[in-house]
Amino acid sequence: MARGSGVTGLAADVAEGVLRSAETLGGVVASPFSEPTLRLGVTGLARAGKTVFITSLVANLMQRGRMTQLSAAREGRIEAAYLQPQPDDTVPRFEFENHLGALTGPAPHWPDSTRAVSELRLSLRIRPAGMFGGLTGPRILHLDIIDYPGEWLLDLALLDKDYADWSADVLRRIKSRSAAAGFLAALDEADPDAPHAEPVAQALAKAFAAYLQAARAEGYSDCTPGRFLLPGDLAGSPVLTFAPLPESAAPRGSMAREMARRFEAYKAQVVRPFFRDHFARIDRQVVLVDALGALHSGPPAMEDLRRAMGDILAAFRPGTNGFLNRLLRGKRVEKILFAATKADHLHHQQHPQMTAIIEALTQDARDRARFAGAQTAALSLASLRATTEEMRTHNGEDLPCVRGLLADTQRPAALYPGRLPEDPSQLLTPARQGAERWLDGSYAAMRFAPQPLTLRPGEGPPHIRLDRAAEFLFGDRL
Ligand SMILES: Nc1nc2c(ncn2[C@@H]2O[C@H](COP(=O)(O)OP(=O)(O)OP(=O)(O)O)[C@@H](O)[C@H]2O)c(=O)[nH]1
Ligand SMILES: [Mg+2]
Repeated sequence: MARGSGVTGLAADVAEGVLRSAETLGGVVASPFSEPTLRLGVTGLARAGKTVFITSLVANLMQRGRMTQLSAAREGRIEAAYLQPQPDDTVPRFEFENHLGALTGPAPHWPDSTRAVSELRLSLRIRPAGMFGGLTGPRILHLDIIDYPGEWLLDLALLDKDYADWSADVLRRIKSRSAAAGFLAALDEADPDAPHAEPVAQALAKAFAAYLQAARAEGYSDCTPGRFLLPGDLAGSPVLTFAPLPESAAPRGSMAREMARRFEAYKAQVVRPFFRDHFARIDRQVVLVDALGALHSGPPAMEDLRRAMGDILAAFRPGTNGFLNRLLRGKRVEKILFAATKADHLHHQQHPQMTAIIEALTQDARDRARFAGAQTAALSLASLRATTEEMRTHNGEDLPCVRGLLADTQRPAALYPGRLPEDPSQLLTPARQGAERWLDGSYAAMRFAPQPLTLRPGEGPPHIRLDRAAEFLFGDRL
């Protein structure tokens, strides 16, 4: 269609754009119209393995020698993968080069903890599959990867509450927790109806944040508002300077009135924008889970993890939340992958049991997501394999072990974490029933350092099933 045919203005430009892109399809650059993007969300609770996952995934998409389970890579259809400026100018860029340098440099170490949302665009040039693949020429897919803390998803529940409800709720739940003793003592001293004084508000908010940190360390998951744990650049701002207060008349100018206002500001200026600007735009999602860590910590941590997963995943069934419903207007995350990370702490013989645990942990949530139209899957992976496998004999029994360098001392060590049951309910049921420790002893843990690598040309860092994760998450778009 040409301009002469009577089409004018924008429509003509669009038509011409399509025409031009059709003409240049054989070349390298195509117009924006033919360059679809896919937004991949990567989340999980603190230390679940998000940063290592993204770093290794991107490195392995750039050097695809270890990505044989990603069909487009196996078939040689990914012609190139390269980083490009991301579309969102105000979101911090995921520090890929620094993290990769930490993991694969001469003295390999794990990357630092990251506290906020970040983004990275990886562009893939792909030769289409099928008979006509050779005729149409390559196309581009922009993979926009968004790293965000799972804790932020827990804040969704706050949107349905006002300050008085929220306060009553929190105070009821924490009154018997030892971690809350300091905050509750500070609260006793305070008068909610007294005129607002910033130092008092700050002291209370600080005590409340300290309670949340302590509760978190003790394994509680209901630690919202999420930004109190990971304040990032909001640290010290009024929007994070509030705490729950006992019911009061909250007269004009009082502390209670001001805190109620700040609670609303937190919802409007922190929670809603996150869901609007990041969450609502995600097409595919991976939720990373350190199930082995919870197993090691014992049944209360396991039960807590199960509950936290349920709360996190509530965000993926928007039917339950009016705000999210309006925001998404029927748009859904199309695929959700639940991945147990750090599987290199286990010999591969035990990976099926690990996967069964993650399946059981996320069962409710997966059933609901499926109902809402999202495709789900679960697997165990290691983003960066830090161990090798070995069989050891102990008291005449063969123990499937892994061996690596200890992160703290750099000394070699072998680990047998314990035998995971075939049936995950042997773990989850006692955890649900409030058991304090596992019936069959305990599960060992060690922190291994990344191994020094000598990569052959075309090979990314060693991993376990990262390629399968990629195939599930976006293989259909390549
Ligand atoms: N052995 C092994 N350890 C891993 C792997 N991935 C992560 N880890 C360990 O888990 C820790 C946390 O990994 P990160 O990727 O930083 O986790 P995160 O979710 O980004 O953590 P925050 O940024 O603090 O929320 C690392 O420091 C490693 O000790 C893996 O594939 N193998
Ligand atoms: Mg991180």
